[in-house]
Amino acid sequence: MENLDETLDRLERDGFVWIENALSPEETEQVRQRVFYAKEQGWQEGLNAVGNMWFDTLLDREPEVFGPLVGHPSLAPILYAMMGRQCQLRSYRAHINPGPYLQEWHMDFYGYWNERRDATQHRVAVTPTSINTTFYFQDNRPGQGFLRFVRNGHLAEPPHLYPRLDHAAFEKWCYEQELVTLYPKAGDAIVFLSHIPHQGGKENDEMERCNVVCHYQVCPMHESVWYVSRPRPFKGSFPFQKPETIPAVAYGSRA
Ligand SMILES: O=C(O)CCC(=O)C(=O)O
Ligand SMILES: [Fe+2]
Repeated sequence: MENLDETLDRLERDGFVWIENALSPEETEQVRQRVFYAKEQGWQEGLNAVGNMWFDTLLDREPEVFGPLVGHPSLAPILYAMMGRQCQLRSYRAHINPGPYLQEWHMDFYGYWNERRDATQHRVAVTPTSINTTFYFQDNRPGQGFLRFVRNGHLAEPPHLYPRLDHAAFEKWCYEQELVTLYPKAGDAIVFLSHIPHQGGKENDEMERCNVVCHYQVCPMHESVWYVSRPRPFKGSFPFQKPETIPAVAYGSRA
């Protein structure tokens, strides 16, 4: 059994860790059903060109269903060990992939390297960092669906981002790198550094596929920082601010 420090070492080394059965089957089924209920209600913000339908309001609409994923006990030791009490929920976004889906290669925190560069120009500025916890609600398998990363894509600034994103060149660069493909199953979570390039996709257009993404940040970021989603209100966004919410340290992520 891996201990917490070893999990954190892997998160820093690989840029991601895969937590199996982060949610119980009951939690998985309940959240899955409510994500599809949201689609029935027409609560989506839109359906983008790569086949991703997104929902930004579910935490506010149904906090009793969606709230437990924030600082969920299965991930809280990792989040707390990485970020401590400054750990803040930045944004909360659910997705459904209703048809063909191949996501563009992207980083959720596109601006990471810009902000890091900028921080070196100031005496006390810190580089903001951000972590994704993405929960899956169906079994991704070869031939069905996947999530893939650029191996070590978090360790150095990818080309073609700065001073202006050349997305076609960035995607071409990503495809040329060594890739790591994961097949998270229903109830699993992938915890990753939000600035690692990644791409979700379906190989079977008929596959039911959805996910919920909680983004965390260590300190509030200015409004124009380059990030895929808008920040939530500050108040109430710190899952570990009260002593009783701080997780016990002992933790093993896998048998
Ligand atoms: O698995 C997917 O569809 C991609 C998820 C994603 O982009 C994310 O979690 O940030
Ligand atoms: Fe993403």
